[in-house]
Amino acid sequence: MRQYVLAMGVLLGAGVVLAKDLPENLLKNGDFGRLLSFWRSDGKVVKLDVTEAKPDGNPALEIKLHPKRNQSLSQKFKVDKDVRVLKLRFRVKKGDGYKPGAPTIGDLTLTFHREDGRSRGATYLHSRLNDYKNWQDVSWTFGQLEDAKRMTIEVETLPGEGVLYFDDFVIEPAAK
Ligand SMILES: [Ca+2]
Repeated sequence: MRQYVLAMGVLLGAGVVLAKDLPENLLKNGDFGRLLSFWRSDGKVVKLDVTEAKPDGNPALEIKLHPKRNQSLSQKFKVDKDVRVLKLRFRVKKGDGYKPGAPTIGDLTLTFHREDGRSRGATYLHSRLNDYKNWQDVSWTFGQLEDAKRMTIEVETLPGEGVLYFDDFVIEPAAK
């Protein structure tokens, strides 16, 4: 009985620590403060909103659209086996001269690639942006993890002209 009580105490303690640490971002360097570390991309990190007080500005990813090909941003990450739902969110902004080549399809393709587990594969979503140049939030609650423990999130721009800016990527385990 005494051993049982001790074990309960340890479990409760662990629960408190986990609750305090949530929510957890499964991505690294989501704000591009360390340039392209952990990311693979056709884009580059630029400094936005540079002021005298903040000479480093806000580092963000700039992707220049290609006239014929998709351009990509991706990062690999790991998922605990008990996680069933993920929530992706990030911010995106249109640059001057931005013109998607296929506006009826959308501006971005978001893809969760499952790297292992019994079911390999990918699930994608076309995302359409609003028609203005402010930062806008994009989110996707993703529940088709199956048994995947290694994943890659990929964001692609569709063929077109101009640039898009990206920042503040977060992927968190979410409630069902
Ligand atoms: Ca940033």
